[in-house]
Amino acid sequence: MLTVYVDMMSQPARALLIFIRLNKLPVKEVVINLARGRNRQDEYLEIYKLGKIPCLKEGDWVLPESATILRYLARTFSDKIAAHWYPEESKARAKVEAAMDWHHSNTRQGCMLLIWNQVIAPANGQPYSESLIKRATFVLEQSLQALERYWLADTTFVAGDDISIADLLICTELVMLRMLDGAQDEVRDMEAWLKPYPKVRTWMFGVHDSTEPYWSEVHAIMHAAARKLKERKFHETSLSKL
Ligand SMILES: N[C@@H](CCC(=O)N[C@@H](CS)C(=O)NCC(=O)O)C(=O)O
Repeated sequence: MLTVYVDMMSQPARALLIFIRLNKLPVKEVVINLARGRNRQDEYLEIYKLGKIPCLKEGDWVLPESATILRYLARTFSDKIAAHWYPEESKARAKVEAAMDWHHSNTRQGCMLLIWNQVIAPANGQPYSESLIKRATFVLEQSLQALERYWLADTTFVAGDDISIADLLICTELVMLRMLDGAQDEVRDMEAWLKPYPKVRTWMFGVHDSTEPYWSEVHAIMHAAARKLKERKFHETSLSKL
């Protein structure tokens, strides 16, 4: 039996969950609550010493890293999934892998650093860094430009005209920009970030529409967290005016 350890607040975990649920893969889901620090407790550290989410377990064998897990599941269950998720043909497959590799030092770096330093850390009274916000802003701008001008220049999805596991990984990361609504200062929100990139916007809707109702299902907790932060911000702002 395969088990994935996930939390819905984790972007890479959400990509995995959408893939598993949409394709009805026989994989058990176990939630490790990041907000409660469960990933740093012995029970989980015994499974994966680095304490990161997600990971996959099959018997005694443990596999970390969302991109590798997605590829492993796509290979293992190739008879259960449509070929477009991870094409067999060598060049088409290489394109999916290239997009996944690109993502780690681009969309992942930009979004993760920005959301952590501009939203999550300040909201939780944890240290954050203005220089990392600057760096993340630069990386995210470059990433969105690369998506618009290269990855989505001539195709509907990042590795071709059909959706693949690369789209899940990149799009679940970008949608984390929704959390910017809850930033304490007036910052560029998701609308403003994506406005200059019509192809990226259209693609995000395409990924959403191709993966419903699972997209909404796995993003519900993140939307609730964003709403909560936004309400708290509004409340704090109105009180400070009294
Ligand atoms: N490159 C890894 C990233 C894993 C990762 O950074 N996970 C975050 C959640 S999105 C995590 O577990 N953070 C908790 C921690 O570091 O304590 C992947 O794609 O699986």
